[in-house]
Amino acid sequence: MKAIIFGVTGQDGSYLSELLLEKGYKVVGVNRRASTNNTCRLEHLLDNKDFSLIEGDVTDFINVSSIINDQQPDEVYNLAAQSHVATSFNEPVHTWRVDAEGPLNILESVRRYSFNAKFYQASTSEMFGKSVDQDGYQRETTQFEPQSPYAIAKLAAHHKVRIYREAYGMYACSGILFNHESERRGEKFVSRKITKWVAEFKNWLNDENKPFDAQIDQDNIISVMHPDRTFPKLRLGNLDAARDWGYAPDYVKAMWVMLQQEQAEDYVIATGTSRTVRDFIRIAFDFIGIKEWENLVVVDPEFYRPAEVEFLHGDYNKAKAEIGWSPETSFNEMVKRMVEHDINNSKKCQQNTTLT
Ligand code: NAP
Ligand code: G4F
Repeated sequence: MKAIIFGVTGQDGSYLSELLLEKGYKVVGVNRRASTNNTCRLEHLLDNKDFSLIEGDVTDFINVSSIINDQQPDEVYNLAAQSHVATSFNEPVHTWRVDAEGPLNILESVRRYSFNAKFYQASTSEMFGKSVDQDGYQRETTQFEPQSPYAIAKLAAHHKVRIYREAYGMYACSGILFNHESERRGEKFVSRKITKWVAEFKNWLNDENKPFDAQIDQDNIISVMHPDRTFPKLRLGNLDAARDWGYAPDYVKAMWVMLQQEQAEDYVIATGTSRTVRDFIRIAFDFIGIKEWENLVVVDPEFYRPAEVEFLHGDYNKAKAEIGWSPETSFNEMVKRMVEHDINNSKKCQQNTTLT
């Protein structure tokens, strides 16, 4: 079996590559040319004879269609996206090109040049936006009410997948995945921003060889014993937003299972539990033994969004019943793994050195 993964260099692309290689696939990853190394999540796979990379960009139809035509894959996974919701407000046109036109370029290429290939699209819980069913869950039948340029582009792609399935009979499906995080999560997403800060703070306290008895001054700086030894506070936006957070390696299994069915269908993939950003912070600090974290965090309007999705809470019962998928890793275990990883690997594989 041969699979093409668009978006192979991202969090999910790296885990999905590992999963497919374990299953004996040949994996062809499509990555964008970059002036700096963007394959740090894939370093451990680059010598695998069944894994290869091709340069490509989903916004370029000629490029995408040549790849599909040349490779004749059995399965195509589209994980490529401008995936940062806040960024989509500043870069709406770019986000549209990558997240809406990109999937169309792939779908049309598959239809023309490799019709029997099965196609997976990375849809998102962001498409629900403000909409929640009366019982407090979002599921496959919940109305979509997108709240960002990102969500609108993803919703356009979601409908295109359905139309290619219904109009042309292609095996094309979308996983409506709720937030999923990991040690490989991009550093601008709130989960990793928190775990990196907590880890770096812990390492800084250790370097200072002091227990946590820091002085916290009004300039939003924490200093331990000496005013020259300072550490900036963690600056975040909306702490009350609630997300249904799962663990990325569990979620890529769902992508694969969705392509192994008789008929293509869309599925919600979630944990069924919703927690606030505040909960995430509390649990991350708990792992380094800090209970009183409020004074270490600054709520900064810079990190608020022009429009927010306040509440996400997924019902994954259809996936459980029809394709046998359930989440395996608990929220606390996931946060623990992320914090521990960031304590032990603070200098490795940094996609972004600033905490934005
Ligand atoms: P990610 O880490 O941001 O990875 C996105 C990938 O897309 C990267 O490999 C990126 O390449 C690539 N990409 C961006 N623009 C591209 C272009 N023009 N052409 C080709 N590749 C391009 O995202 P993720 O967390 O792995 O998520 C994977 C997918 O699932 C995304 O589509 C995301 O929107 C969606 N999703 C994610 C979640 C979540 O919670 N993680 C939930 C629901 C849906 P570079 O490395 O070069 O930037
Ligand atoms: O971690 P986030 O940036 O993820 P968000 O916006 O939920 O999007 C992620 O999940 C979607 C699935 O639901 C994916 F489709 C999407 O690609 C991405 O992976 O923000 C989570 C929450 C938001 O409510 C945000 O306002 O955290 C809040 N937040 C508070 N302070 C912050 C910050 N978010 C970020 N990125 N940075 C902050 O400082």
